Amino acid sequence: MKKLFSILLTVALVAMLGAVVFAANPDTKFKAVNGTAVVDGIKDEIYTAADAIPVAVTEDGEMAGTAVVYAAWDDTNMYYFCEVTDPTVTPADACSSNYQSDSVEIYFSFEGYSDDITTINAGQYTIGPNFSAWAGRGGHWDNYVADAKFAFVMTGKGWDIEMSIPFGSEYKVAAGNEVPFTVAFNDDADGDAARDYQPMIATGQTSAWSVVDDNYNTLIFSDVKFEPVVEVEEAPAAEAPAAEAPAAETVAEAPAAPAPAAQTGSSLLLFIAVATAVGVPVITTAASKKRK
Ligand SMILES: [Ca+2]
Ligand SMILES: [Ca+2]
Ligand SMILES: [Ca+2]
Repeated sequence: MKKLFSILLTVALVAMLGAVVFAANPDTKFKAVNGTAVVDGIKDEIYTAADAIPVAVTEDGEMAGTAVVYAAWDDTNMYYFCEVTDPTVTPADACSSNYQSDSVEIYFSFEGYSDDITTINAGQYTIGPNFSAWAGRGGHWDNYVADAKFAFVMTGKGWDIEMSIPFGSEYKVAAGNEVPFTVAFNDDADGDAARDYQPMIATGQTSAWSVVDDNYNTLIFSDVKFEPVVEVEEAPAAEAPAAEAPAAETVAEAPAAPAPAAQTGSSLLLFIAVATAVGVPVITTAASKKRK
């Protein structure tokens, strides 16, 4: 009996494990919304139709801050809006233009996978609050960083940074295109201009600055567009509704009879007893109690 039970348990466990699907990072895809953003550090409405991309996974499980990124695209540019939750920000006068200060890094490849992002049309674009210039690398970065723009705004919970990166002439964007992609947040958690944590979208991505491999996620240039809610002014009703006709008959509610005092019970019984004795018909008030 014990043997049968252990066999059944094993079968059940194998069935459970088989049901667990481990998705490869490229299978986790995020939609960029189709539209044009204003690069000012303020979140455009169009981003609300894009996927929220969480940047909240680290190799060692430790982090102080996290980011959420939204992507958009039009015929000429990619746009990224990064909302960064960051309790301690590298002071402006200590900030340096590299990965050691608070910053985000956007990684993408327009030319598939390679061991070296500098040899293909791929880019690592790094920028943070108070930076005076981009940092990064890759074939795309070499050619187009001069045309990339950014703007940041300090917020109550950290900072927001927005950027536009041109597609460039080699890559033809179209709705539905998918590209390898990921994001990192370099968090200097104590303000000494040295990085403490690096949350990314998924595990295995810490070499994204060097290698475009299948640890990258996927970005879709989707045909989803932001649709503004059009407020329609309510037109006045063509005809005022007829005044409600009074009820054909109004039954005035009779005032409630005063409740008999508790002590009248014995008097009533006494009256009934006396009345019965002298032959007077007695009508009780049971019926009137049911009146509404
Ligand atoms: Ca904006
Ligand atoms: Ca920080
Ligand atoms: Ca630090």
